[in-house]
Amino acid sequence: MIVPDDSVASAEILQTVEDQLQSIPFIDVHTHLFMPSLGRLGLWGIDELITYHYLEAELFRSSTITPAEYWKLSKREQADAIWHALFVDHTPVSEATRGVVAVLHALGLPTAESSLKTAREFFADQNPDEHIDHVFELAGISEAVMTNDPLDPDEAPLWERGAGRDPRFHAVLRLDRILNKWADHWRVLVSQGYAVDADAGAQSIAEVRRFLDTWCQRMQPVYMAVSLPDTFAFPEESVRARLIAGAVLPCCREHGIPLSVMIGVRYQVNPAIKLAGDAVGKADLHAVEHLCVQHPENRFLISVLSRENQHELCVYARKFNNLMPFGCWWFLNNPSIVEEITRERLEMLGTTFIPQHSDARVLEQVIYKWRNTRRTVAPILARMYGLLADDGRAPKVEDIRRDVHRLFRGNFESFAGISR
Ligand code: RAT
Ligand code: ZN
Repeated sequence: MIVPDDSVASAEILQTVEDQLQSIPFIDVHTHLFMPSLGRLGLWGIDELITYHYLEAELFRSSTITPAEYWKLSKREQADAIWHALFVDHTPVSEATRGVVAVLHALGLPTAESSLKTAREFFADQNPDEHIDHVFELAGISEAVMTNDPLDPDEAPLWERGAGRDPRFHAVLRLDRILNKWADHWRVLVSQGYAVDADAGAQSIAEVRRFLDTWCQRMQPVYMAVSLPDTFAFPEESVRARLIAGAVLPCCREHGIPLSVMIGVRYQVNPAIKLAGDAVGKADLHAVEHLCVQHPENRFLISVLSRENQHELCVYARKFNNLMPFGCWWFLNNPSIVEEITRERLEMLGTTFIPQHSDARVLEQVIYKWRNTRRTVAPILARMYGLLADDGRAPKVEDIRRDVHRLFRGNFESFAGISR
């Protein structure tokens, strides 16, 4: 086959893809990280890394410690227990444990010591603000999108006092407490001067909209977001569905922002292990169809937690251009599953999706999560360009650059309406 001069030769495709993945800074579209002005909400450092709930779940499989015993320990003692069980007594081959190894290695720290002493000393020496820059650089990201809960008693007052903005972080108005736990939270809205009640009738809906408007003005979120159970249905006769249709969606339209819908959690199947106690269930994606078809003026960022729902999500994305699939969320964020989902999405959607987000809860996790994404995605993209070349169109460097930019930045910027 004749390759035009500016096309990439087959043998060079993988390297070109890897170079582009390295040189384009990504936007991390969903994390649980916080900008510095939100103070202690932002988790970082070795003890937080080791006590990540993904690792807590693994601790109870590899140690005889009970949850009740574990929760009584200090954070430092918890980290020591996990380090010993998962990194000293066992080989850290799971995705979450290997991630810690990758972070330590990237920061120049030992990965196989019997204690966390050296790592603790290193983190104690860091200047938090400069450390964020260093970590983002190692992760190859320019911005991280936060998860900001206006009903979190620790977070809300900081925003009300005018938390200083940081160009490295975007805000997201998270709605879980309002939409999933109305019964526990409507009184908080009352205490803030909103005329709502337990039944969430027409007046309450209008008042929630006013509440969301106020918080949109305060936070300037790039989207609103909610995580939902596998049983999520829409429309339906429920407080949640009324609030979505009557308050959330109109407010998103008015502010020109998407709603991010993360579906498929089976909350607290094992409450004894707290944050690690959620599981997954296959959802009925008719709810997605109804959201997209009944609300064509709204845009939906959608992630589904069950592997079994992934193909259907791609089909719906082919039907509705107000649907943007994003990420391989939580239990899906393992190389074997990321590979399957990403290939499926490329085959069905071209480059019109957002392949991944980190979901980092602890700052340094972005280092390993994005390293893993680049490593998994590079051969997938290279194979796709190889097939294209075989079929008669060898890619140019500029094509590859444009595609990587779209997938890991541009699609989010244009869908969220933050293109510069
Ligand atoms: O991945 C996680 O850490 C989960 O616990 C959830 O936070 C999930 O990502 C969510 O945003 O609800
Ligand atoms: Zn999350």
